[in-house]
Amino acid sequence: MIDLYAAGTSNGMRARIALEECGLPYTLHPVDLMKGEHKTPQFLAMNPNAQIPVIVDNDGPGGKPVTLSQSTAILLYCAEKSGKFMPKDPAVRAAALQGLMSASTDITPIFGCLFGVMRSKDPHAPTIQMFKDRLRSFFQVWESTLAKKKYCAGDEMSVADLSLYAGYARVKGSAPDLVEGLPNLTRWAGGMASRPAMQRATKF
Ligand SMILES: N[C@@H](CCC(=O)N[C@@H](CS)C(=O)NCC(=O)O)C(=O)O
Repeated sequence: MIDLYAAGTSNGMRARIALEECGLPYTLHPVDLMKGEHKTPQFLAMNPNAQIPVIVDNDGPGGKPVTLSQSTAILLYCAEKSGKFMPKDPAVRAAALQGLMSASTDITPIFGCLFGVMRSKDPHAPTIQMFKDRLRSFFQVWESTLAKKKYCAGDEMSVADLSLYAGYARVKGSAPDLVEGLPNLTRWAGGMASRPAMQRATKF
């Protein structure tokens, strides 16, 4: 059994999506960031960076417990453990890794910055617009990719789709204009949203 410590942010969702879609049994321990539950000594012992998500796999490699932070590391760990969502074809696999990094290291961090500025005491409008424009341009590139491919890396669903959906769902919930008017992205997102595992994973 795996213990997941998370909140309903895109990083938290990415880890829960990984567990749900890979079919790995887990227990969710919700972490209230507003109450500072990620700064307790118990939490810091799992992740000294004081960030969700964290998983503790009591049946890790060699049967030993493993504690892991970083949502994309958790996603790759789950994919490897379950043998799912990592394409076998080397070219498709490379495209999946490229897509994974775009979703995890371009979209999610910029959304985090945008959200941080929007919620600050003195929101700086040009900075907000700069982050919005950047995010929109990433989604426009995904729109043209998804015009040619069923999923992020080709005909099969991969870690890239799982990561991108975590970012997409958060942006759609908080700044929907950034993902509107992109029909292929919308078609892809509809397919992802209809998956029972995805529905369970995104409800916090
Ligand atoms: N690169 C990390 C980022 C994790 C992260 O930023 N977590 C945020 C929530 S999305 C957090 O725990 N923030 C705590 C805080 O802001 O104090 C990952 O992918 O897991």
